[in-house]
Amino acid sequence: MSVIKIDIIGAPTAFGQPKLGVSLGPDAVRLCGLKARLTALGHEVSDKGNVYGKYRAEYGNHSERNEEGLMNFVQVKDFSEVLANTVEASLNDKHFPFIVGGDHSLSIGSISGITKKYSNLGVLWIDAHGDINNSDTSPTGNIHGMPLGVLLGEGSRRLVDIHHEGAKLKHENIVLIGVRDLDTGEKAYIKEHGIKCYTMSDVKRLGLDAVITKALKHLESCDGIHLSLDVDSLDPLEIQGTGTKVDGGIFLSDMLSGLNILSSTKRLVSADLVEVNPLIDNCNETAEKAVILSEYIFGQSQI
Ligand code: 4U7
Ligand code: MN
Ligand code: MN
Ligand code: MN
Repeated sequence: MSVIKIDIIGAPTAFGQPKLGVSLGPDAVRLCGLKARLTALGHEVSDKGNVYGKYRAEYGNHSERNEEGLMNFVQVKDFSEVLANTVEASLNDKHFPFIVGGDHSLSIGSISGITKKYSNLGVLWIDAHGDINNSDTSPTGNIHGMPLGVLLGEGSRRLVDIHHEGAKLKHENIVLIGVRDLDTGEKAYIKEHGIKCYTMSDVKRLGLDAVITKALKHLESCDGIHLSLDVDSLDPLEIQGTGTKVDGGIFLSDMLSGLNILSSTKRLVSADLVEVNPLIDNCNETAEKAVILSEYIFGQSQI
């Protein structure tokens, strides 16, 4: 097995959504031994600590809506800029940035940093949701439902132009997996742009292993692959500690098998693991499962 120089980057933001507790996700995951357990796999792991912008989520969410209908716009933009710089620095050191959240709005920052170096980045978005809303289509104004929309250059210019100007991703370089709760505007957008999307019924019909294999083939011409893993992609029977649960998800054992296929290709250059909320969890079980997922992202296998 090859040694990966992993930078754990805690991204304790909660401003992309309304529930308290998701900013405690990175530390909840650390308490389950993330660094030691990835080190035990033979990797060189450095914990870079938590990234903070000017605003601290632990003082409560502001829930201010700006004139474009975006909740906590100022806080999300500020956090994204800081995270993008940290992620870019990690790649410049030739390390693997592993961003642990925090709500999914953090992917605006992480992917903005990564695409400075990988201009033809492929993204595997494993999530119950599409996260492809923008300021015009979002039914809630919550930015954790918009990261892909923003990264594709849609909606508010002030969000789109974070870190470097314009769209960061190409429509053909994204694959959605595990989707089972799309808003009307998201469905229309995915159709209009022909975005590759494996819904939960596709996953059930084909199996996650086959879906991941097809997704990797779809991203064949990309210069690197980023995994964005929302724990709400997993079935709520197994994952309680996350803010937007949707029934009928992926089971952990299937996810581990799929991650095993993904990691064995050695094409991953970065990853986000998001939406762990220990305040709505059962004895930190979700964080423990997040560490197991992490072990498989970095090449743990049965033998
Ligand atoms: B998550 C939602 F309307 N689509 O945009 C929205 F249903 O990062 C939910 O995947 C988004 O957890 C969920 O607010 C964002 C809603
Ligand atoms: Mn998400
Ligand atoms: Mn989700
Ligand atoms: Mn969620």
